[in-house]
Amino acid sequence: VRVTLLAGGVGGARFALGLLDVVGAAAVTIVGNVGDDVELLGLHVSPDLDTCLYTLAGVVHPEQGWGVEGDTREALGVVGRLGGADWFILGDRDIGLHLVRTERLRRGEPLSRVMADVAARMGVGARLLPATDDRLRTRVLTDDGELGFQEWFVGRRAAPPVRRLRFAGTPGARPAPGVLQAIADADRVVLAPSNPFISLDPILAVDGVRAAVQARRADVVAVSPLIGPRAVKGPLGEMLDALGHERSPLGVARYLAPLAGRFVLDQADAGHADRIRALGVEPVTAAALMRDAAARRRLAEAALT
Ligand code: FO1
Repeated sequence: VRVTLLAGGVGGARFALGLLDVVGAAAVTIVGNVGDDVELLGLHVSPDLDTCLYTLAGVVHPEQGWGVEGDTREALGVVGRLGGADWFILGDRDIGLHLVRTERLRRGEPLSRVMADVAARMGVGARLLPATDDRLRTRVLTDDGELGFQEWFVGRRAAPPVRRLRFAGTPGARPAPGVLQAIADADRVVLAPSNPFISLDPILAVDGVRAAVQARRADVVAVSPLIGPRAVKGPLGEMLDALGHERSPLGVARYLAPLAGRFVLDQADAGHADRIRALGVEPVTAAALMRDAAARRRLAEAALT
């Protein structure tokens, strides 16, 4: 089976690991979020794509879920001592990737080609596509004004409540080569257990992507990023509250119902199954916490049944 996975950061990357285990790397295309990309110290950083890359290459920092395991911060230490911006942690090895990517982008290469090349060199067998090669940036409207995504997420620790999100560059951002076809041709399209507002929506905001996913609704399965009222990682719970949605897997299923015909939720949330079915979405219960390889594999299998 060919599977196309729409994925954000840590949750998406961990789910991808299980998926590769079940169907093999060659069968998987990941369409990754670039809304949280950021230019820092002259470098182009693509956190969500890199999280997928490092995870699948087996070098991700295991506790953080992002960045490189065992990385050092010598360069960033110098940046700080010299009065440069050091609020966003860039490890030394991570910076190596940013240097190569930034130079190639500056020479006019598309991000999709740079990432394909880097992924191949790192031994990643799955196809990792940015949703778009065009500039798309998530902007967070708060009571303190509009912030860039990382400015809000890292700089402000995701504390100011989100009033609205905006994806600068859309409409008009074109899907990267292969994105629409990967959605159209897959046997199954999976919406990863990623934050729907800041990981999935910026992918879906790319021209033609939402319509392409909707056209496959019967074969689209979403995996809940919430267990009970809590996100496994990240600020989704607070965002559901702030944006006026129910803070539960049902709230997420309702939000994704126009796109996904099936919804995988944790066994502990089985009480929501009937109300999910009433949305026209087939509920599938599974153990949703991806604590180890076996758990990731079982969750991927549940999503593909
Ligand atoms: N997350 C943080 O909470 N603090 C950081 O300083 C930080 C740096 C960073 C550098 C490279 C990278 O690929 C990811 C990084 N992240 C950091 C994670 C990232 O901000 C978020 O996890 C995603 O953007 C949200 O999916």
